[in-house]
Amino acid sequence: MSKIQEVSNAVQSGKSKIVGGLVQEALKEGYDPTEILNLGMIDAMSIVGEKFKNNEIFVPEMLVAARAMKKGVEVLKPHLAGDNTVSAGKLVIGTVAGDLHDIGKNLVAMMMESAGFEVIDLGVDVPAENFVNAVKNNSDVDIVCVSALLTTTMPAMKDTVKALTDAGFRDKIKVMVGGAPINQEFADEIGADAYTEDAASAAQVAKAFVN
Ligand code: B1M
Repeated sequence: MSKIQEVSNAVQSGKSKIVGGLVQEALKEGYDPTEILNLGMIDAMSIVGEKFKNNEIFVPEMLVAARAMKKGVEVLKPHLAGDNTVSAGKLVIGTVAGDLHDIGKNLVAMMMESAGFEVIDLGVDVPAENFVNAVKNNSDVDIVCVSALLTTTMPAMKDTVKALTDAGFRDKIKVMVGGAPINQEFADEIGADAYTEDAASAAQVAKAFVN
């Protein structure tokens, strides 16, 4: 079995204690960090999601898998980081109100940091007004990044973009959105400036916004 498959199996079965070590071993064997992330961890979470949908596993199993993935990402982070000695800009990021999913949001934050952005992470279950206050209370915010993983929290994403517009920020900041249920059509409908499918392309688009 390949080391990446071992990482994937450990994430899927929520083996937090061994994931970090397996990621180290995969790196030592010469696997590319992005390959470890995509094939060893993100794909593993998709499998977990499918099993949950088919009632083969339940919320506690999803939770332990998420914890295991976080442990793996911690080990991988320095290997994914780019040159961030020069600040590219400042951004605020969070998962919308009612939504507790943070792995994708954390990956976006990590890629943004790697691309040189100063990241203000508001966490999960963030009400629209907290995004507004973060822009108000921090000078020079260039971008607000909003993540949602549930179809039921997509309206909260719309509310967040509206709150930022109502607060009069839209000529000064860009709003980027993403998360599994989000697509370009929805992003256009709610007036976001950009939708990206994954964390790496989010960082590329953000760079293009500030350059
Ligand atoms: Co939840 N969950 N979950 N869950 N969970 C999903 C999302 C689900 C698809 C599972 C399924 O049914 N197949 C489903 C949603 C269905 C839907 O809405 N249509 C679901 C459900 C139903 C629920 C609960 C309602 C379950 C329940 O209680 N009955 C509940 C809701 C809690 C809440 O939020 N209020 C719930 C709870 C949980 C846990 C807490 C147990 C746990 C989250 C732990 C955590 O995040 N700390 C969890 C997990 C782990 C998942 C799955 C299995 C994995 C999510 C994940 O981390 N994926 C997920 C199934 C799935 O996604 N296939 C599922 C890996 C991550 C890297 O991908 O977050 O998509 P993702 O991020 C991607 C892109 O989307 C993108 O970049 C990343 C890749 O590079 N991206 C952005 C994300 N944000 C972006 C922002 C951007 C740009 C790109 O710009 C700003």
